[in-house]
Amino acid sequence: MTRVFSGIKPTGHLTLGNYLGAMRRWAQVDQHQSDALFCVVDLHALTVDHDPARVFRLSRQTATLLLASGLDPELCTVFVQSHVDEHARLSYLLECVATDGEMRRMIQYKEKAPRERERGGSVRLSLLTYPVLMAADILAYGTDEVPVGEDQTQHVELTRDLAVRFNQRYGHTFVVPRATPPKVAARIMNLQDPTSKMGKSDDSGPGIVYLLDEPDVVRKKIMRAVTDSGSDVVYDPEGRPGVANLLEILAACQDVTPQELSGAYDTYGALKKDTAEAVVEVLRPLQERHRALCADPGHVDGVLRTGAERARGMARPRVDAAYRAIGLPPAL
Ligand code: AQP
Repeated sequence: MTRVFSGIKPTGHLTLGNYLGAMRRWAQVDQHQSDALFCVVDLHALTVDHDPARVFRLSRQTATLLLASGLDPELCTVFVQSHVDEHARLSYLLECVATDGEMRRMIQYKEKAPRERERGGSVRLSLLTYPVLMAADILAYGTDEVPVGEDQTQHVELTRDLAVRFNQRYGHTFVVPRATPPKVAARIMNLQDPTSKMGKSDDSGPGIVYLLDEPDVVRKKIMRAVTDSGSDVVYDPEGRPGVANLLEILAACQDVTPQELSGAYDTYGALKKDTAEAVVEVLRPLQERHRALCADPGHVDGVLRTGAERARGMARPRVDAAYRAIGLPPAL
């Protein structure tokens, strides 16, 4: 059975981009068709300036939202990264295989490092090495497929390179995984700045639909979305990024392609109204399940405990094998 692994960082409140670009497919497709693991990658949240209490709270909220999105612990493994030591153990070995040049070429690093310099004056070394930890997350489980949004595909390419290099140097140890970005909604853009991604750690609140936004807040944000100077409602991501983004969101909610919706609307207002209602309807069941899960915190604890035990059992043999292969004797 195909092994699937994907993760989500507790760096902010989860967004519609996280849901349409990743989580929805995890729940609707991946957990049914594969042996899937989904992880709250909390170690990755420490790569930028952070408030420890907030990361703690957001890890919990992220895990709860994963379950609310429809992940079923009977069908897949849901756990928190820092509960499974194998991620950090393997990450160090992979740092011994990766090069600093490779790290500095990563687009996310190039985007985030200047922002960190502006905010706090320095950039944490872990921000540079974060893709190696991500590679460890994936390789520890013998992952075949990594369902991620477009923003993460470069990191999966790096993971492939590291797996191949390790296998060539030290003997076959890792499965070489591949990214499987979604066909629709691979990159949902900020409603106020449709040339940048809707990211959960951005400061631009009005441009981001959060999964726990009240319906009226969702409507307001979408009705105020920036559109473009023309008036035809056509799908043209280069020339009309604002309208293209709305078409992308509506198409994802209705399980069609944005091209199919191109030309179906006469005005931006009508497109916005339908998009807003479609998003409200997509979020409604998720928000209801979230409320029920918050009322039963013991259930979430139990899922995470069992998930971590299962994940440890899967990761340990491969990570131990990597330690032996690279020349480290087992503990006596
Ligand atoms: N805007 C987006 N459109 C489509 N997919 C998206 N994803 C994130 N934003 C969008 C996908 O969600 C999954 C989990 O993402 P992540 O939390 O691991 O990190 P990220 O990609 O860096 O997401 P954010 O929200 O932008 O976080 P910050 O702001 O902290 O960097 C991934 O599969 C991602 O592709």
